[in-house]
Amino acid sequence: PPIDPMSVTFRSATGGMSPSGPVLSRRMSDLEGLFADTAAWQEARDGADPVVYEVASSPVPEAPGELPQSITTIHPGAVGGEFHMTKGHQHPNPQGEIYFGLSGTGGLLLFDGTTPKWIPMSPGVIGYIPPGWAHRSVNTGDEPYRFLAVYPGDAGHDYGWVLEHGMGWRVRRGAGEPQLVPFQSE
Ligand code: M6P
Ligand code: ZN
Repeated sequence: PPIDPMSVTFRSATGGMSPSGPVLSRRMSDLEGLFADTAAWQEARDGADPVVYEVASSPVPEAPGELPQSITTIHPGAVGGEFHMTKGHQHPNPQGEIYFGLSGTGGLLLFDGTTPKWIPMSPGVIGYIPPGWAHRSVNTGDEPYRFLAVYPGDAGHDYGWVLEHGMGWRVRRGAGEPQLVPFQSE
């Protein structure tokens, strides 16, 4: 059923939304096969199995014509030097998406199967994901990185594409700026 016009309040202290739809929590154990250093990933999983990121969604449904919103909070950290990140996905129904930086420092890694792109993200930055580009978010700082996402309700989430093709680059902790390392060199 269509929903009524509404406002949603962003809870800046927690990254929550009010009113809220589903809140999703991804732990280290949910991120199998993503980090290059498998031994370091297993150690983190078998230890505290920390929450790596959380996704709070507005009550807007994932339905054709709707524009659902979500706020993702990626907690700071790294696995074998590779920064905490989202699983990343491709839209099976190729449509664009908008990200807006809310707090902390991170980046938006995009991959079309040929060429990776990196968009540094911080509060106030709008990152645009064109149709056909897989996307992953990375926390490159030492505080939570948080962003708003707005996407077409029938875009969908294909996680298998990223497991099969990678994201072109891995994002590693460097002396200063984050290092973008070609995926194949791992
Ligand atoms: C953003 C949006 C969501 C996505 C979330 C986590 O909030 O792009 O659609 O689910 O990030 O990313 P992922 O689904 O790749 O784990
Ligand atoms: Zn998306």
